[in-house]
Amino acid sequence: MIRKRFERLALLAPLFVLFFSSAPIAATAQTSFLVNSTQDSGPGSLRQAILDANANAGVDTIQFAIQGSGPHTIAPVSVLPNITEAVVVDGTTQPDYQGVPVIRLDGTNTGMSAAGFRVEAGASTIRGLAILHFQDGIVLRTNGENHIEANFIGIDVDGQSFAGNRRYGLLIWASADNVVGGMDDSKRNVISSNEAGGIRITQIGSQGNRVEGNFIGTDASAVFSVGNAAQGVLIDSSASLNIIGSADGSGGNVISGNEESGVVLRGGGTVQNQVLRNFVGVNRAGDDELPNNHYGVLLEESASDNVIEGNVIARNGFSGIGVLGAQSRRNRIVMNHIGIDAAGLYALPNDVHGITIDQASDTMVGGSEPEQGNIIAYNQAAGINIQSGVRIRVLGNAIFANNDSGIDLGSDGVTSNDSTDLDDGPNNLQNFPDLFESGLNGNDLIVKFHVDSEPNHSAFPLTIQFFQADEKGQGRRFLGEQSYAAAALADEKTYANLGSTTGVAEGDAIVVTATDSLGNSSEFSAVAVLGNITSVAASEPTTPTTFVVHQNYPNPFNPQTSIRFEMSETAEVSVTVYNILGERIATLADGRLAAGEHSISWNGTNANGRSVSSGIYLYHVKAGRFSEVRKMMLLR
Ligand SMILES: [Ca+2]
Ligand SMILES: [Ca+2]
Ligand SMILES: [Ca+2]
Repeated sequence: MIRKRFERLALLAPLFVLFFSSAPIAATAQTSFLVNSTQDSGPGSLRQAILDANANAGVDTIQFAIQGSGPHTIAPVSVLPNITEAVVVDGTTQPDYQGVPVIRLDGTNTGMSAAGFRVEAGASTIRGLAILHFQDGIVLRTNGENHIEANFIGIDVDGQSFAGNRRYGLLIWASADNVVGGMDDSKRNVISSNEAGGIRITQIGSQGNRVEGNFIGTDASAVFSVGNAAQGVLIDSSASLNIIGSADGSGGNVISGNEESGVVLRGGGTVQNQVLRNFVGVNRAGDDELPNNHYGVLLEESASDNVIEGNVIARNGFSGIGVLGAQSRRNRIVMNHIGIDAAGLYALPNDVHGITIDQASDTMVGGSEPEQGNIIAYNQAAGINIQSGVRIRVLGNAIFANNDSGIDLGSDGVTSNDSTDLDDGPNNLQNFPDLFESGLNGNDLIVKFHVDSEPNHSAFPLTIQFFQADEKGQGRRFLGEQSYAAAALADEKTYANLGSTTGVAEGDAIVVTATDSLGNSSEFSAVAVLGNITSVAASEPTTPTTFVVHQNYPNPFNPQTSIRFEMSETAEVSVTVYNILGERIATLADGRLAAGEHSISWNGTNANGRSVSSGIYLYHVKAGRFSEVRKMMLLR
């Protein structure tokens, strides 16, 4: 669009020269208009420069050369003209500009509803100004691709004094692809002490906006609070696909010292936004406190499919992260430091939980890849409190030294396992694994466990995750995971061999979680202290290193079928048939078998030699510490 306008003007330019040979050069595109007065109107005023730029096609520049020593205050007595033609308003051109704004645009006299700048043209830049005491500091409406950089919005030119706008510092309304701040420090805005919040991005059409490298709620050094009187950043009312922070490693914002939450994502259609690598509740270095008074990051009222990744979220006055509301779905919380400093060394507790989840089903905390885990530590209550909701996955995180539970389903500390896991509640109150004698066999970590869940109460297979425990029995270090099929018998125990690379030693404690295949994660298990179980393992004659159980053949069958299995070493083997209720029907083998392939047949009779009825039966093949259960169908 803009390029086309240039082309058209280029064609017209000779005509101007022909008919108006004395026309000023300023009548062509890309003119620079100079503000050299703090007067409200007339030649050299900001108001006149905006009027001139609006009247002149193309991206003009408004430059400043105000006489006298700074700061230079421009205090309009009525609302300034809306920006209706793309323009660069560049406060850094003022001769005494030295890295921070020296021009104060003060809205004290403009009346209640005036914005400092209301940009409707799009493709404009507002740079290097202090914008104070308006209703909203800057409004970007509809047309996007604006750049807002190097401004103090709501904070005075000294970089510390409260001079808030009465509503938002920056309001982005149905406007896309705006850039607020930038990766370079010279583009940073400080957006503080505004009364309804620092930045609000709102309405359908507010997409693809990037807010990066800014200080929001702090002074110009990001050491002290100059809090916005509500949240630092609000994304709501169907604003989607926006990025708060940086996708490429550095360039996150400091969002700290605000009187409510640091970042709020709210409402239906507020989807697929990303909050990336910000410092929320801490200073710029991520090593000292600068609290927001409520949540660090809050997702509520149907905010869905958003990503909270790689942030330091610590020392906030409520929980670090809240995900609230039955329609707030599928949000992902990964790779954050929650309650701990950026280096992962020092406690900076959030005042309540690390993460609070209430009703928000399908939330993901961590991930199946180890690097997706969060560090959730030192928080004043639980690490993760799941008050209600289901399919809330908690996987692969490092959770330690939280004052209450590491993971709390409900707000009641340890929720005991119930027999067969019939109960409902947050994450269906998924039972955690029971641990039995576990320890090191040589260098291999061997864990013996059982999960008292039945297939009609939990969705199998479960994912069992193993952690080195801290002193409080929380999962400090993720060690590995194993898939777990339903136990054929209520007391059947399973071995996991996590190999020799876990770095744990005898005397260390481990804890375990279970997550069913729908994503319902349990609390942490009770701890097991690792012993030397070489003797335990040795009491089982041998340990096959491979073990394969084949499906019986034929299947269905009447009345005869064969069960075939392979093992690479000699072992104590049992082959047992159960009915669907777990009652033992027949023992087909019980004793030492040589390495190799074996086939054992069953003729459909029980231990008394009586024929059993049609139905599903289970065969359980156990060889050393390996075991497997399969189903077969007798059809008479
Ligand atoms: Ca609980
Ligand atoms: Ca339960
Ligand atoms: Ca249950």
